[in-house]
Amino acid sequence: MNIKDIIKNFKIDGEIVSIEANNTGNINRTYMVTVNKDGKDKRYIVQKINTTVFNEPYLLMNNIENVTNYCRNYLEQNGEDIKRGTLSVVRTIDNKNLYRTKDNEYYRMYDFVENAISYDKAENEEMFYNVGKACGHFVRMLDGYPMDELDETIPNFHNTKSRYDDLINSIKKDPVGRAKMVMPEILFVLKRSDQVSQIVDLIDKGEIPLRVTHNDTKINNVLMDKNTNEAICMIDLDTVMPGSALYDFGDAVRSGAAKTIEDDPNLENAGINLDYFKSFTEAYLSETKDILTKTEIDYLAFSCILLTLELAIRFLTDYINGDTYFKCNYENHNLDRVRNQIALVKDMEKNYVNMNNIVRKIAYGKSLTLKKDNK
Ligand code: ADP
Ligand code: GN1
Ligand code: MG
Repeated sequence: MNIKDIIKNFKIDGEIVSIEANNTGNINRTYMVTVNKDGKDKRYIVQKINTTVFNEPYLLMNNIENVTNYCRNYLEQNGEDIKRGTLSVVRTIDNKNLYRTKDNEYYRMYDFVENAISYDKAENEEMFYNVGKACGHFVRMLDGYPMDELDETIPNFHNTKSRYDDLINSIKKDPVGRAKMVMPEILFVLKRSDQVSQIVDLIDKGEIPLRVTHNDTKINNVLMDKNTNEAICMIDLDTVMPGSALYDFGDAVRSGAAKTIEDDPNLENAGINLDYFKSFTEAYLSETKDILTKTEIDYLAFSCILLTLELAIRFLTDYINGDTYFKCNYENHNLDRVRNQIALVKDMEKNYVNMNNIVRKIAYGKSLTLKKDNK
């Protein structure tokens, strides 16, 4: 079925005048659609859901509708922008939140958030401050959400220990004979095996709480205003699930405070920008300081290292499996991502004391001198 015929099944008001593909994401297929009515254009986003990754699309869309409705209600009660402060799902003409084709492909539609842009990398401190505000505000908006009603769209998504176990299984199977090509990268991860359980253990022991979290806070999942660069809303809500605030903090810093994009093959560019880290932390804590527990705050810096290591593990596993999960644009794309994330972990490890001091200074008004090793 062609995309135009699919779009006609949604409640859109006007004639379709253009459809453009957007290739930024690694998972879903995204199109921007423009319709015209009485000489006025209106735009929508249509996405084909990747059902290899998300195998319960209806449960996923129920999560998204419920969460965005909850956010809209919060925005309304707090006098904030209900039009752009959260995504708005457009239903099909038979009033469903998804359109299923005869070939069992699933499509959804959102209102296009106008005058907005997403970046793969922060361009200045102020921009990343604004991203921190958006991530913190997301925690705040969903603080009272009934977590039990959320479906877990990808179980163990940020369970770094289970990601590590998946890597070990892939190395053992070595389905396309690539493991021998990545021995230094495998060894790098194995040396850090004692870190992979740390956040899940804290959750299991009840030392940090589960919250409604986004779980994919990379910088291009935050829409920014084209003119002011102020953050408008978090998008890509497929992975909103019960999780730890540490996942969202760590993943946002991994992607946005990095000195370069996550697949830059020139490893000399990789590293953490501490000024960006500081502005993000200031903004994030300005929204969440009264919500987060002390233990959560104390693990914020560590979460950045762990989430970067987790991404290195996931890219490495996918490379060994023959590139079956992440969209790859060239043969060694996943390998470039692995090496880049490893270089970033190394740089974060060097800067761990500084990162921790920055967090403590912002949260408690004082810095502590810490040992150089990780927690
Ligand atoms: P993926 O899961 O593949 O990353 P996203 O939901 O992040 O897909 O969408 C891909 C890109 O499409 C985003 O980075 C953003 O540029 C754009 N986009 C998605 N939803 C909207 C929206 N409602 N309004 C404007 N742009 C959007
Ligand atoms: C994927 O969908 P996108 O491109 O925002 C992935 C994230 C990774 C990210 C790395 C559902 O995110 O977990 O951090 O790629 N999403 C899923 O670029 O696996
Ligand atoms: Mg995305």
